[in-house]
This record gives sequence, C-alpha cells and structure tokens, in this order.
Amino acid sequence: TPRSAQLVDALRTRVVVADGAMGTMIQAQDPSLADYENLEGCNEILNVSRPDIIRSVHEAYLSVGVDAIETNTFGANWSNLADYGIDDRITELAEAGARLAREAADAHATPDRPRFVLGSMGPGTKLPSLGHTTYSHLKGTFAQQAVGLVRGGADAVLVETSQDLLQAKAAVNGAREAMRETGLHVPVFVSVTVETTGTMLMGSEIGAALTALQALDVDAIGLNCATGPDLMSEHLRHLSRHSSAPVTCMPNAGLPVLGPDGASYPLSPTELAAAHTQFAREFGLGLVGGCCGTTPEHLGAVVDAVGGQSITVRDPKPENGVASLYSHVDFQQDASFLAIGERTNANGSKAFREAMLAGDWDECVAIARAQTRDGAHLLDVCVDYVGRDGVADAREVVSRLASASTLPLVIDSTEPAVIRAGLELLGGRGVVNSVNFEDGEGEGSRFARVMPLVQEHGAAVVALTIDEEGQARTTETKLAIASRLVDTLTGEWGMKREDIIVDCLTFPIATGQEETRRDGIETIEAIRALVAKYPGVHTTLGVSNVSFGLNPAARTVLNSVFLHECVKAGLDSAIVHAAKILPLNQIPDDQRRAAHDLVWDKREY
Ligand code: HCS
Repeated sequence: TPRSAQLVDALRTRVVVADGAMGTMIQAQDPSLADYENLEGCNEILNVSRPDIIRSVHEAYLSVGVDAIETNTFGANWSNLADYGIDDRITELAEAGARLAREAADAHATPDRPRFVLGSMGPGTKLPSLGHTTYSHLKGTFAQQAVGLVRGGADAVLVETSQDLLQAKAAVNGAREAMRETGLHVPVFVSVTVETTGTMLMGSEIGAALTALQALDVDAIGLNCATGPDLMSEHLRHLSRHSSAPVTCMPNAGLPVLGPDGASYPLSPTELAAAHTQFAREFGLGLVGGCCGTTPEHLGAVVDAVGGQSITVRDPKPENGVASLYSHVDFQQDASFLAIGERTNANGSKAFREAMLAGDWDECVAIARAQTRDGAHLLDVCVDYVGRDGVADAREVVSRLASASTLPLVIDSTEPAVIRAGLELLGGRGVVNSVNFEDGEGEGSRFARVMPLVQEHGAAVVALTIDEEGQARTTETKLAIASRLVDTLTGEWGMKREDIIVDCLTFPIATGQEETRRDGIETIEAIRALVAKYPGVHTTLGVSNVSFGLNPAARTVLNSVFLHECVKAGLDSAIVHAAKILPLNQIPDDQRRAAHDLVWDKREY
C-alpha cells in the first residue's frame, strides 16, 4: 500500500516513534475471567470479547503522539492459541486485532501525518531449534496469522521478541506466503530479543542474528524486550555498523523487579527518552518505542525527545559471510582460505558413513566436533548414500549439528528434498552445496528446484561448473559455465556476488593417464580468470579429489601444494580435511617440488 511505502521511507529519513507495551498495559487494566471468555491470560481473545480495552490502549498511545501502534496479536499464533484449544482462530483473532489498530490509527491520522499499524507476530512457546515443532508447521501457521494481519490493515508485519532464529525465519517466510496468497504486500520487520546473558535465548550472538536475517532481505532489524536500553547498546552498535536495513529498538522499562504483586519495571519515562535520544544520535535508529513495562507516559516522553527528528546518517558495512545458530563466520578469514570440513560426508568419509549407517548420531556429532578442533571454519554435511532415506538421515544429522556445532553448515546433496530438510533445521545462515546446469535451468531441472530453497532460506550457494554437456575440464569451458552461473544467479535469482561460491572442479591428476595431466592447470587458471572477471564472487574446491589414487602420505603433500597454488590464483575457500593440509614449509623440499611438478605438468623432478 502507499502507506507501507511511506513507512519504509520514514524509517530511512526520520525517527519513527512506535508505541509501548500492550501486554503489561492489559494486565494493568485487570480484565475479568469473563472478559477472557474463560481463557484466562489469552490477550488475543480480547480483540473480539473486549475490543474496548484494546482500543483504549491504542488510544492512549496515539494521544501522546506516537507514529505507529502495534496490534494486539503478539500471541495470535499456533502455539499460544493451541494452549487454549483455539488454534482454529488464528486468522480471525489476528484480523480482529489489526482492524482495531487500523481504526484507531486512522482516527488520528491527518493528510500530512499518517499513523502506521505494525502487525505484531510473537514467537509463541514452541521453538523449532529445540525440536518442539518444525519450521514448516510454524511457517504455515504464521502464514495464517499474517493473512489476518494484512487483511485487517497492517502497514507492516513486525516479527518480534524473537528468541530462536529458526522461528523468526519461519515467521518471515510465513508472512511472505500470506502476502502471496492475499496479494497484499507489506514490509517485514524483525526484532530479536537479547537476554541479559548477551545472546538470544538459543545462544545466538547479534552478529549471527544479523547475518541470518539480513539474508532474508527484511526491511528493518532491531531489538526488543528482555532488558532495558542500557544492556542493548552494544548490540545496537553492531546493528548500526553492519545492518543495511533500518535499525529499530523497543526496550523494556528496565529489568523487571519481582515484588509481592508481580513484576514492576523501574525505568522512568525520562530515562527511556534519554536513552532513545542517545541511541538515535549514536546509532542512527529508524524506529524507537517500548516493550514490557512501558506506558503512554514513557512514549509521550520519547515523542517529545526524538519524534520526527531526522535520522542520523549511518554508513553501514555489511558483513559478508554465513552463520551457525551461534556466531557469524566471515568469508574473509585471517587464514589464507576458508576451510570447509569434509569429513561429515557419507561418501567421502568411511567413519562418518559407518556411524550414519549404524544410527550412531553421537559419533556423527563427534566427527563434526573433531573437525572444529582441527581448524575448520564451516562444515560440509553430506548424508547422500545409495539406498538410504536421505531426508530422514538429514533430519537426524542436521538437527543435531545445527545446535551442537558452533560452525555454520554447508548442506551438501544432489537431492532437493534433502537440501530442504537440511535448511529447515538451520537457524543460522547456511550454504547449499550445490547447483549446476547438468539438466539445464528450465522448469523441473534440479537448478530450478533448488534455487527457491536457497532464496527462501537466504542461503549462500556453491555453484559447480557443470552444464548440459557435462563437467568442465578446460579453463575456457570452466569460465564459460561459471559466467553463466554467476549471471543467472545474480540476474534471475537476484543473488549478490558475495553469496555465490563457484567450484571450478578438481580432477585427479596423478592417475598416470595422459589426458589428466593438465587438469590441475586448467582448474587453477579458471579460478584466476573467474576472480578477475567477477570481483566479489567466492570460489571453492573439493581439493582432495586432485590426489585420488595416491597413497595417504603422498595425498597430503599433493593436496597441500595444489591448494597453495589455487590460493595464489585467488581461491578463497576449500573443502578439506583441515588437519591434513600442511603449510609448505613443513613439506620436505623434494616432495614439495615433485608435487609442484605434477600440478603444473612439468615433470622436472
Ligand atoms: N508487543 C508485545 C511485545 C511483548 S514482548 C507487547 O505486549 O507489548
């Protein structure tokens, strides 16, 4: 709607003041059991049973001059309403809540001053990263909520109080599904809750949250709830420095103090206004407001302090990388290349395959952990194995690694269903390995089936230089297919170069066969040409393949030397057994020279 566009524009130009708490305001009015239709504590039922209570809260905030109000729909979701046995009323209660807010906002709007409605979507009580429910169930039920919100007139959807990034992803993608279904498109804002421990409930650092959410292309990112403003400032600083989306902040009125009559919140209106004044100046916030314990008096003070003020211009430097559920991992490492651990692979590692076939999931996790100790930055996870149910295996392995591994995961499969199952377990930002043009890019091709998954989850993607003619062997064909991949991914699929990782393919060069002698050179030269042609695009290689056929000691030498030459040509990541890559100075001279010869097809040594 035009109003949604105005809101997005406002967030980038002036400080938009949103309202404060809804839940604690309702509690303060102390509705009776009858008001709740005997569903005590179910605030969303009040949208239909006691709309006057909800209207009065909206009215109180609008009267002190806020620009935006939030709908009373925080718990109009599956898990909360299911607790009351009314999860068949998600859309109805969300829509009723949005209508109440819309009417109140419109009553205060003037032609030159719109009042916005933010459709609140809380996390519910069941978190997918804890295995309480699944991403796809949440996505479907969040879609029902968002249908109500956009039909009822929300100008944006605000996914708030997010404690689990996987839940937030389900809400964002559920909201988008609702928009496709209704044809009503509004921006999506996400606000995460960082506990006093300094991370989200699931342990995510703010950097991981930003990387995972920014990849979903959300329209604003911020913080709300859990603490007062004081404990938010370091996290806001991170968002301010690195988020290209506007930054929002809705703190509690301090940390609740538990007394005989329940929780009370210590922060005064003047203190909240002072905090927002400083944050707006220092961090360039686009939207400020309040969460639990804040009242119309608080927001009145905030309106007086910063309302309508022009935004402090930021110059954010987006971080370029991926994330586990816990931390961001940058594509640019101090190390010479990003090491993607190759051992959690049912095809490449006998130990992993045997553990998987035996259902020894603890051992699978142990293999992953060992790679972390060996210095991997990411883990490649491949469960593909003939005759197995790949989706079931992916669920077992990835669900464990998603929370047990501190490293981001690379979901490695040829099967779209396996890739989907893996991605739907990742709260962080993963990588999909891989797409290629083996069966083209038209409808029904693997490429066309995998890419919507990459998009939905905001994953990075490994693209292999394989087309309808097969695997590229020469520099020229590798570069040609890589170019087609990059152009298609950045063009039709709207990906950023930084999110594409091209694999120019490695072939065994020490099998003694004449026609393989130049394979190493072709790969190295393709990498060199590719990084020159497409700055920003990343490259990777499954390095170990180069030494296929040699004994283990020789493989270590050849892998290390080949990798070194590739890195010199511009390779910035490699799928390797990190413990078995040697620095060149640890390889005896004669062996190093022999390997160098083999790579460059010289045969001098
Ligand atoms: N918008 C919600 C957030 C709760 S954490 C409320 O009740 O104010």
